[in-house]
Amino acid sequence: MVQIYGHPFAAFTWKAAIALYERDVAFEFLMLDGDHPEHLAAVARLSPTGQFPVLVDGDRTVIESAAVIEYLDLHFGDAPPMVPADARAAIEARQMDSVFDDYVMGPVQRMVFAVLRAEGKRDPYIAAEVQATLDKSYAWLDRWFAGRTWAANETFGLAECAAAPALHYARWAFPIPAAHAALHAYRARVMARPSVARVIDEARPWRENFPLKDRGPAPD
Ligand SMILES: N[C@@H](CCC(=O)N[C@@H](CS)C(=O)NCC(=O)O)C(=O)O
Repeated sequence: MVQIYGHPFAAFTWKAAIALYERDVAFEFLMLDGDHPEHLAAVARLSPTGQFPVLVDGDRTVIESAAVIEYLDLHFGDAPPMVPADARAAIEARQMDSVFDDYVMGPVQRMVFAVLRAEGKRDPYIAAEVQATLDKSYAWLDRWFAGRTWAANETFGLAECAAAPALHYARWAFPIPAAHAALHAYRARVMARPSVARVIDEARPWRENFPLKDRGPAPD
């Protein structure tokens, strides 16, 4: 059975988990926490900087959430692939995956790392810089979603695997302006998807651990 190293509260673990649930793939979840030092040691060895998720399938290891999802498309489950088989359509799916990873989740991660630093060693400019980046990302996404149901190819896929955690955590810490109605409607559609609702529920016990939890209202 395929194995996934991850943590239920971790954004990039969500990406892989959503694809696993969408494709109805049975898997062994290897928890990354202090109770499982052997899992932490494995991930430190398998990924360049200890980042996760990491997929292990026999003697094959796959790192990077998008690559994990494409591996699942190829080898597990019967559902339509998260990345379309058509190479032209796949471009839009990968494009929107990167938009959510790099311009929504990335800035939030930057802010998380900043607040985890010892007081007195924190960069005083980060919050404003992250807010400015997200202001631009939110505005761009609101325009992108005018007239669209899903982020790429009008099909739920890789981009939603990225959008779900990115919009969940970004909106919590940096609320999306009410005027961005198309983005709000898209976010609601994504969060209502059963695979996404499931990862949100599985992450609930760790909500108190979100270092930015007091910046905005907690999501439903
Ligand atoms: N580009 C990577 C990013 C993975 C990533 O940032 N994972 C987080 C967990 S959500 C992590 O490993 N954080 C621990 C760290 O950065 O040391 C991917 O898509 O898998």
